[in-house]
Amino acid sequence: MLTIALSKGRILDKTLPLLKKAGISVAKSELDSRKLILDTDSIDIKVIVLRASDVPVFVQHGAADFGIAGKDALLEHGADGVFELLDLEISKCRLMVASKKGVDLNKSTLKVATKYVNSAKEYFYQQGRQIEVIKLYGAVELAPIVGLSDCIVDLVDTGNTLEANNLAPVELIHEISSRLIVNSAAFNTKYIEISSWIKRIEKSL
Ligand code: PRT
Ligand code: MG
Repeated sequence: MLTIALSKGRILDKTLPLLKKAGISVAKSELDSRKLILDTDSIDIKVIVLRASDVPVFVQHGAADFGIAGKDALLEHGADGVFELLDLEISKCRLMVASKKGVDLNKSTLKVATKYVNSAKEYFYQQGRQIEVIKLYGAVELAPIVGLSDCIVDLVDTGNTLEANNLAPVELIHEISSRLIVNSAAFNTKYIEISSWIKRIEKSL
């Protein structure tokens, strides 16, 4: 028996067709149900659908054998005990610093609003820049507009959200895409099963 942890939301929309191509289908009735552990058409595979940031946690602790999560979630979590085996090249975007246009970000202590607290700290500290982090859970783009922060660290795709709020991307922290991760212990004990599914997923990319 294998358990796969999937990120709900936009990554799920891209992941389900990929898994289907690889031979793992989740029926619409399962997805629409309120069940937390979903059956697939493979008797030996179950799927759990989680918040994107919880996928690395479930895989790290072996509650799921493998999973699909955004690189942003992996960077933020640290991904100990987890092997990143495949870049699925879906749900691509960039983790960036953004601010109001023309703002000088070279002040002594920069106020940074973000939900990516660890990634922001690592990025600025590596450059010897001091920051005060303001942790937010959403509407991050609002922070510089209302004077809550000097800048934000957030995901940018088309740039439309920044543009609509008079903000501009200023520094690239990391290119983001979804990755297939596996629990390191499970990868050893269930190597044949897991690697054969991973090969099928890789072929369907
Ligand atoms: O669970 P919760 O609702 O808190 O999270 P969420 O809404 O961020 O989840 P969801 O379903 O959006 O999926 C998040 C995952 O999708 C991330 O972990 C990324 O790996 C991936 N992803 C890819 C993105 C984007 N692209 C993206 N553009 N996640 C979020 N965005 C947001 C971004 O935060 C910003 O608000 O889209 C806005 C920017 O988009 P543009 O096109 O206007 O630049
Ligand atoms: Mg959401």
